[in-house]
Formats: sequence, structure tokens, C-alpha cells
Amino acid sequence: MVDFTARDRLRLLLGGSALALGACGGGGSSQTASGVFQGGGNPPPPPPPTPPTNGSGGTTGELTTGLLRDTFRNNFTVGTALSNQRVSAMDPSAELALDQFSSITPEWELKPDVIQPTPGVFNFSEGDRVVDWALENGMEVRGHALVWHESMPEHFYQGTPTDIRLRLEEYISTVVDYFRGRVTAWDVVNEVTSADIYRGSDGIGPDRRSEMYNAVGSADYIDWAFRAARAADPDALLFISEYDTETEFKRNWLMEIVRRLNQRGVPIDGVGHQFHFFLDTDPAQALAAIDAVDNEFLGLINHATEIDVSFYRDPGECWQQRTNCLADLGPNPPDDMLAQQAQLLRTLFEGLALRSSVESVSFWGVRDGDSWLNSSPIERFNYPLLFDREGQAKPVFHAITDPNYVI
Ligand code: 9MR
Repeated sequence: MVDFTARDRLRLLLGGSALALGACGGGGSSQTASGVFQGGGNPPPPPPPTPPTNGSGGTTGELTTGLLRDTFRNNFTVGTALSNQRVSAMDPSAELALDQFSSITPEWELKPDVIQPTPGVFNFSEGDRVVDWALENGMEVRGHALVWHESMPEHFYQGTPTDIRLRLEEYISTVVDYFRGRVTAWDVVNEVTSADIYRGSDGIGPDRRSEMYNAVGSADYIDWAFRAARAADPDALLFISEYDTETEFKRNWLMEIVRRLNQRGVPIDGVGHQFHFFLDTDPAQALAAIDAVDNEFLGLINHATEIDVSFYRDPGECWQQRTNCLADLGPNPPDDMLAQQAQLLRTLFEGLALRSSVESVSFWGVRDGDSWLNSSPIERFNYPLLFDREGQAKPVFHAITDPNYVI
């Protein structure tokens, strides 16, 4: 019996054109179906005589199925955020996710405002769909996020600190227990560090003065969240995830929080680095964030959780008041910017691959059009991801998966 998978469908639907690496033009290098590089002066191997008939190790034109995940198979899983709608519609991003990635982070389906919009009622149907789909297709699932100030319904903050604690513990116990054995890593708390660089006045560090912080009167809710998650699933890896860890300022405050958690014996397994970059982000600073964790906390692991690269380095007032934002670049990004993106993420991935504490690396979307950065801080074309709007692999994809690709 022929096992007709979504990967086969991708091959048939796209017929090699949408994902072809043929345009990479890079230095005479090539890659075999098993993902092993044949660089240097080796001539490229001839194309396969017949199209493959099963889902693993086949090629689409010159695209190797699984090229991205296989390139880093000895280093870390390569993931992407993906929404339920894309999975249900089996749109090109979902097809590409199946073809190239090894981990899925449901983009919003596991957040508190989806799971428990009203007190006492749990809605797991959105989460179930995308989680089960990922598992059925052999991918890991990162759970995101148990506590995040942008997605907590108001009822989470009601009552005394004890009320809030009991409610939060019940919520986390129920959710983590429900997905036990299916979700292997949780962003237990997301963005709890103070000092948003665009709102420097928050800076009474290290803890973000969120509604949860204010309702509880301290950052103890972080401890409660980790302890409840560990109790509900001792095998799940538990993370604190944060953006801007590539800035020293933010990193130091995050490290202060992790130090405090460690001193209090709070069960934490790792640090998530969102890595929402700009074209001029220094990848050495991102790697320094990994090193900071490695150097201080023996045994903690690192995940890169939400990688993307915005083509707009807006001034602060663009994020604050939507004024002074950079002009829309339109549908066709300049080649030199695409090259800058490719170089930035090549350097990042080379560095991540050298660091054994990095066990999972995820993008925040598949195709450029998927990204939140097309509407934040304003509506505008952005190009943050590995594939363009049509699903063509961009220079950044080639730069990461082929060391001989000339940027
Ligand atoms: O990309 C996500 C978007 O689709 C959701 O509407 C939004 C609210 O749930 O969250 C976005 O993802 C955010 C992530 O959860 C945390 N880091 C910042 C991401 C972009 O806003």
C-alpha cells in the first residue's frame, strides 16, 4: 500500500518549482538526498531519474525533502510557529512545515485567552488540532505560553494574591497535564523581564511590572507557574522565554531572574531566546546570550524560540505611537537586504550549531506573508522568514542549509 503523505502532496502540488534550490547559484555546491554536503570542487550529482514515491529522503527538483531539519539533525530540532488555520487549510506554509521542519509551536492556540477565555471553562479543541497534526507527522511540539501578559484574560488577576495563585496553579496543572506526553517543552513564562527597550520607563528591573505582577504584588507568580508545571508533567522541559536577550541590558535582567529562580530551587530547564532580529542585529550578541546562560548555569539548556528578521529598524516612536515609521519597501525587497539577512542568520546558525546547549531552534512563521511583522508596528511588507510569499526558498534559506552558497 502506498503511504501517501502530505509531503508527497507538496511534491505533486508544487512540482519542484516552488521549493527548487536551483536558483541558489552557490559556488558549485550541492546536497545529496541524505542532506550531506558535497562542497569544494565536487560536481553536482545528476538529478534523480524518477520522482520519489515516498515521503522520506526524496527530492523536489533540486530541493531535498527535510533539507533544513537534516542539516542540523545532529545539533537541534528546527521548528516554526504555525497556526491552526494553516494546518486546517493545509496551506503552503503547512506543507513547507511538513517538508522542512521538525518542531511546531502553535502560534496562539495554547495561550490562556484561547484555552480559558472565561473562568472555569477549558477549551482544548484549537490546541488539539495543531498538536495532534504535528505529532502525527513526526514533529515535536513546543507549548507556548502558560503565562504571558498579552494573552491573560482579566479573570486571572481577580481576587487576593492567594486566589490568583490557586487559579494560576489550577490552570497550569490542568493544561500541562492535558498535553502531557504530547508537548515536550513549555514556555512557562513569556516576556516577564522588565525594560522593554521601547518603553524604558518600565525599567524598575528585573521584573516586568505586568498586570500579574501588580495583582500579586511580586514576581512570585513565576515560581508558582514553574512548580505547577513540573508537578503536572515531570518530563516536560520548562522554559523562561524572552525577547531582546541579544541586548546586554535585557540579558542582564533576565539572568538576574534566572539566578533568583535557581537560588529558590524553582524547577527550570532552560532559557528561550526569541531572537526577533533586525538586519543590523549583531549575531555575536545573540550568541553571547547563549554563552551567558552556559557560563553561569550548568545544566540549563537553550532554545531559540521565535526567530525572524525585520527589514525595518524603526525609531522607538514607531512602536509607541506609530509615527516616524520607515517607509514600506513594497512587494520586492532589495537584493542587498536579502543578502544581509542571509549573512546574519548564517552566522547565527553556525554559532548555534557549535553550542551543545542549544537543543531547539524555531522560526516565527514559514513564509514572509505569515509574519506578525507585516502588521506590527504598522501594516507594511516585511520579509522576516526563510520563504517568500509564494513559498520560494529565499537566499537566507540557502545560506543556512548550504555552507558553500555564495551570498
Ligand atoms: O504571532 C502571534 C500572533 O499571531 C498572535 O495574534 C499574537 C497574540 O497571540 O501573538 C503573536 O506571537 C507573539 C508571541 O506569542 C510572543 N512573542 C511575540 C510574538 C509576536 O507578537
